[in-house]
Amino acid sequence: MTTIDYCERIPNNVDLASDRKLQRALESWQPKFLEWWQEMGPALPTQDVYLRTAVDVGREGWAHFGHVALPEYRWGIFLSERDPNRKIAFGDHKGEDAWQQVPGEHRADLQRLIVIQGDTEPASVEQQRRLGMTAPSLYDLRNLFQVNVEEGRHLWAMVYLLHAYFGRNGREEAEQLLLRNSGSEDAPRILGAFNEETPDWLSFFMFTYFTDRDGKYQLGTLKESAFDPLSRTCEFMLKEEAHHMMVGTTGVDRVVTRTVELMKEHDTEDIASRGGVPLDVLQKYMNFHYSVSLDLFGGDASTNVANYYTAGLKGRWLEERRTDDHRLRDAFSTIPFIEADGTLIEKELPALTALNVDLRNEYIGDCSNGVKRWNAILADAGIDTTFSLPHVGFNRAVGTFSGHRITPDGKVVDQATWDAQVTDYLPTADDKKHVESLMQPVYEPGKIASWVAPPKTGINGQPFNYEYVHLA
Ligand code: BYC
Ligand code: FE
Ligand code: FE
Repeated sequence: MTTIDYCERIPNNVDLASDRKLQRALESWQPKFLEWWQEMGPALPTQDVYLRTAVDVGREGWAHFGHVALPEYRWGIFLSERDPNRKIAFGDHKGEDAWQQVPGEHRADLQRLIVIQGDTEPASVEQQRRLGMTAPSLYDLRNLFQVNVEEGRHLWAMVYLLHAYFGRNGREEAEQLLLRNSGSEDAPRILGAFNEETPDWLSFFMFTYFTDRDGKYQLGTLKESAFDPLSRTCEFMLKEEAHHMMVGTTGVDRVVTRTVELMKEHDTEDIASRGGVPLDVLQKYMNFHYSVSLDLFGGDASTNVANYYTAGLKGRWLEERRTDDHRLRDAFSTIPFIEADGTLIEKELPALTALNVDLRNEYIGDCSNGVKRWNAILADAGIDTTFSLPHVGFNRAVGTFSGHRITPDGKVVDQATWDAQVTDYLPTADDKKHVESLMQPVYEPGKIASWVAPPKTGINGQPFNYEYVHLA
């Protein structure tokens, strides 16, 4: 059953109507979600927004585009189609049938993974709440809202699993997901990056490039899970995630493109006073968002991840394409590490405890593709500066590198040296003030702010000057 029934109060393809108890529980969570959306969702009042809504989970034509009033957006529960023959691909249970229910001994761990995943989704909506006030174009404003409604739907996806498979405990966790808030003193979001601010659109593009990309990789590992409903949920979420990646990748492309234009027009690198973001400020924003996102992969040596893998809860990125035994009991991996005295070394670890680094390496490889794109824009314009990703130990708060000071080019330095140089590495108060000063909203169709180039293509074949959003 793939088709989604929009006559239901909660659109779904999980035959919710046949489980009255579950349906009632979710229907009583729904008004709390809507209240949260009113309070913590997009602050800019709009009449309607040109949005994509999921209508099917099939390979072709899963989405419908049209103008929708945001509060009437139909958040629903969509799982990819079930493969009745699906087998577990890794760990101790490799080769057995995938689980349709939660085994008692893995209940706590699975619930924890689902709660952490669920917590990030509304957090990002909260972080982006005020960005509608300063959108560089209607096209961008529409993309912001598209990302926001889908992150809201990703919360629904995790709440469905909590309600359907984790009993009373799961229902309580679902309530808590609406009560923690990004940046809150008393009840912050669980992971560090989701308590940072996303105060401006350069940060938004960097966030959707670097932090949503952690989402892509984490969802990729949960898609491998032996717990089939989690796997199917994540598979469908990944389809939506592709758009968030596109917003980040092309967003940074467009800022770099505009920076280069302004540099050529004024024959100077100093384009701050000319309505642009200078290259060094772009590099500092990359350094910040990349390093904060690396923290999301957890510890470099983690018994948690070893247990998740062995139990079949969380696999590797593209597990089935790996050519080893998919159990890793006797395997070793070499990972970058730092000794207590500050010496950078390569350390050999059991592959199982190094799995966070395995995933992080996949992520780093993907991030470096972005840097290549942006450097190609510079090279095409004949500019000989290049962007680069900082060292993996730079500005880290989680894992082996936390508590050490490592420069972007990988030198271990003392605190005093760090303090003297940090303004070259991370956005300063002045950099942020400058970026903020550029954030003038442009809401006229076809027009765009000074600091970013227009997109090469519009959404769903519409032109850039299409009325993507009608403001209230
Ligand atoms: N902040 O064994 P360790 C997304 C804790 S983004 C705070 O090293 P583990 C999205 C950890 O909880 C994807 N605490 O790490 C993007 C543990 O605590 P306990 C989100 C942290 O467990 C944009 C202790 O430190 N999904 O979807 O192997 C927009 C030792 O942990 C942090 C997931 O993350 C941190 N950064 O790995 C919207 C998937 N890191 O147990 C959405 C689910 C670690 O000692 N989560 N700790 O109290 C996981 O798979 C894992 O929990 C983690 C951590 C990868 C996060
Ligand atoms: Fe998401
Ligand atoms: Fe996302």
